[in-house]
Amino acid sequence: MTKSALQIARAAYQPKLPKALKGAVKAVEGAATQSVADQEAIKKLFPNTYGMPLIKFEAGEAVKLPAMNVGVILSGGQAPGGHNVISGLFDGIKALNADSKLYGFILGPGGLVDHNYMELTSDIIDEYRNTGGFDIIGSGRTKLEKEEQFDKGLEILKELGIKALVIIGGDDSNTNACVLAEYYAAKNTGVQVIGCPKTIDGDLKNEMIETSFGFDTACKVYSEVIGNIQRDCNSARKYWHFIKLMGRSASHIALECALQVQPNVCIISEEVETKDMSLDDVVTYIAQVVADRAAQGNNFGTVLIPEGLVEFIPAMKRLIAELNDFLASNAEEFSQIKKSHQRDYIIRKLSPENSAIYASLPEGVARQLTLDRDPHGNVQVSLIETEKLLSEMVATKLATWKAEGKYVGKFAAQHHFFGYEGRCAAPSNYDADYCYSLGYTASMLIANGKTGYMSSVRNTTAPAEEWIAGGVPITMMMNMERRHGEMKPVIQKALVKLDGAPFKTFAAMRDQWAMTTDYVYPGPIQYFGPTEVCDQPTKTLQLEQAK
Ligand code: FBP
Repeated sequence: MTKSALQIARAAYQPKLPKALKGAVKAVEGAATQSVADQEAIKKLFPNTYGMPLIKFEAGEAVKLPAMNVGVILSGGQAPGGHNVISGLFDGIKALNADSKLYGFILGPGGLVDHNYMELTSDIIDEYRNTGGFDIIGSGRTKLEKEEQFDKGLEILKELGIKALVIIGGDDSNTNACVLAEYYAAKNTGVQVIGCPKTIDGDLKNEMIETSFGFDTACKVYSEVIGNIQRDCNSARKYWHFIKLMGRSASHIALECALQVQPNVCIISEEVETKDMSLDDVVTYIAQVVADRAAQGNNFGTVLIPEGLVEFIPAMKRLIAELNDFLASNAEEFSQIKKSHQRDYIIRKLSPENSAIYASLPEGVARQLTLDRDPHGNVQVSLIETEKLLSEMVATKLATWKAEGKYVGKFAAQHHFFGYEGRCAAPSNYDADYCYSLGYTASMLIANGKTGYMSSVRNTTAPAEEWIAGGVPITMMMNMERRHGEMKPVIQKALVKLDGAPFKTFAAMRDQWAMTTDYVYPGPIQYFGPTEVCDQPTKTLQLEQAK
């Protein structure tokens, strides 16, 4: 593999570890736990993995452990730092016994079911330390949920003598990891399952999991590029830039980027839903900022849009829900309809309310709403051009106001979508350290015989020395939710809290940012240099932790 100068320098970076993990480690058990809601139902579904105590690692006596074989899976969307989770896990099991082995399952959970794997030797691991991407073994979105899959997986785990499986994934993948842990425990297979919190979306977090890895780096990459756009925007002063940002459901990425770059507008889906705003309300809000800036002679600006927005607009949500059900039960018939007739077909089939909304959408967006769902049944919001939908509707609104005699200035829009650009970036120091610590912690959970736990590293706004490593029972994060018409145990997704410090900080400033051109240009991630430049966590985390 040919390497850039940065990659060569970066390969030598030694990620920081919490003090407690630097030598021999002992596990200290805390109080028994319970799920965040629906305790009785979750307890019944997870008799072997419910109620387990929190675990905290502290310095302990060195013990000689037998060599162990461990498997690892990368699940779902890429997130910066995945390779460091794997290298931390590798170093952790090797520190316990140099003969331990690590196996990677190829292309996600499907690799376990299909028996597609490779041994990750030290030569391979060294190639990938501190690099972005998931390409060391690849990732995939196969859902691990059926007993046949669990049994098929067990065959290869037994064949390779694997004692524990580490699943690196988001809320859905960790939910499935917990179901798998319970299944293997109930069957007395002796195989442990440990989860690691990954997703750039930042929505896998709670009292014990401060943040999911990758969020820090991805937001810094997007903020750098948005900053560059803002500088261009403020130089030419002729465009409005509509920038859609990844985040399938929660708006954490858009909010964090807004805190970093101070745009003129940032829409937060959770607020739109809480205030029961219609699409027209959102459009009117943006158009008003455009008109107000125009009145000051500023025909330019930036608008940040979370990619999940359409699903948070109550009327759109109802439309999408009906579309999901309709397309699921009429997939065959729909696939036979000519592309040019699909829109009319859908308009005829939907209920009158949803049909009217669907008919009012621009052609492209209407088509995007009927594209294939992901394996979890979600609309693939990354394929919906919300940035174009909003800018087209803003243009129409401004034209109406102009016809009514209102001054609206000139409006010319540019569109951007930032998502894939940030998911495989070289991890920031924060993510490099956090991920390595998460992987190392996972090895300690395995060594202590734990299953059904998620690796947890907390207190990460303090220097790494003071970070707290341990494990959280995954059942503790669960509640019951309706999925595809059935009540299922799932990890509760963390949406943006409107009473939380990050949103409140943004809300207090947004009117000022709308009118002034007080852009911040964060610049690229720095890997080498002063700690205040290189090691700062996200503003979201800093605000959340500043109690
Ligand atoms: P995960 O939740 O699996 O981490 O993925 C998040 C994400 O990056 C979203 O932000 C985005 O909507 C989605 O993945 C895109 O998925 P795909 O990579 O399958 O196009």
